[in-house]
Amino acid sequence: MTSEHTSGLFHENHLVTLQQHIMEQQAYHPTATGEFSWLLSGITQASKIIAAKVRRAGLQDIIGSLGKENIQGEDVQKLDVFANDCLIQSLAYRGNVGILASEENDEPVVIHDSGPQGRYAVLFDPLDGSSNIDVNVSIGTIFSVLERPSGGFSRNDPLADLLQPGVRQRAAGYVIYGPSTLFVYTTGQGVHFFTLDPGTGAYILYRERVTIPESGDIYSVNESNFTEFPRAVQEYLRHIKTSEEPSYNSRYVGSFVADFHRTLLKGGIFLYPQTRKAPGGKLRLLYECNPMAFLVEQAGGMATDGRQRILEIQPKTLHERTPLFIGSPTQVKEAMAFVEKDSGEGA
Ligand code: AHM
Ligand code: MG
Repeated sequence: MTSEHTSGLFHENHLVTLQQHIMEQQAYHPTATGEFSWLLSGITQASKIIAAKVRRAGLQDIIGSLGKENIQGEDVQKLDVFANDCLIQSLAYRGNVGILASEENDEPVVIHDSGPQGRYAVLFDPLDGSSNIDVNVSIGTIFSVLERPSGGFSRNDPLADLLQPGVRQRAAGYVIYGPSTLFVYTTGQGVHFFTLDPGTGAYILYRERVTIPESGDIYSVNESNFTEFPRAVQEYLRHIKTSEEPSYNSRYVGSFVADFHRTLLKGGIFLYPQTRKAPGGKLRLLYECNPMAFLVEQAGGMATDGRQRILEIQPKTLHERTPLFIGSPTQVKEAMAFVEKDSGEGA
């Protein structure tokens, strides 16, 4: 760890666990009571169980293919369902989470509808990158934490408490289950990376206050949709391919967590625009785009739907989708310049 990647206050030459780090972050919030770190530790707890399960996924396939039961005699569960249950179980007993919302559940899960026990809402995509689960490619968990505007007092309308613009997020982050398990989070005081030490089961600080490069030469998009993109996006992509300075490279994993993580580290742009099939875009606003938009802005980058800052979009429904352009300021501004002069015509 170099001083470039640490605050220099506490962490030079020290091993810092995620738990310690979250406690230190609370120093920036003088009114914090510690309950917020208790909530986040619910997410880390779930992520460790999911990481262990993901590691055994290939083995489980072999066992699963022999019948419907695994070696312990339990039903073999799909990994995304497992991850969802795991997060719900880990967060439901924290005592300060009122509502949970997941990509896997049509409706919000209400834990405590009133009182201080219901103060926070957590929204998540339990296992993002579903098309990569079976092929041993990195997948992840994405989360967003909101404080309920009702202060935990029941309005008998849990959905209304979830439909807040991303600027109101109290914390956001993701976990990548890749060659190593990485936990990335922000509470509005920069973006911090932790690596899971499989030996001790602790998340150890790896990089602190990460910033995205101002400009990068990687673009990331599912180009098989090219003919379905709006004309302005097609023009932008033609411009990218013929650009000499920088001369761009293409990378696309198909797991948003992995594509975003690379973009954060190396710079450039990730885009998932609207298509004829998905006129509202594909990625979900509340638990995919908002958390990544919060992180990218904390790292000095940008996230827009082509016209508007993602974090300022007022959500109307729990599972709504949005077009997304996210990454280094130089590339996102350039993409917006193309999209803004769009006549509105499709391809
Ligand atoms: P999922 O939540 O069902 O996994 O869908 C979201 C995923 C993202 O991880 C990824 O960026 C995108 O879908 C890939 O979509 P496509 O296969 O259309 O390129
Ligand atoms: Mg997803």
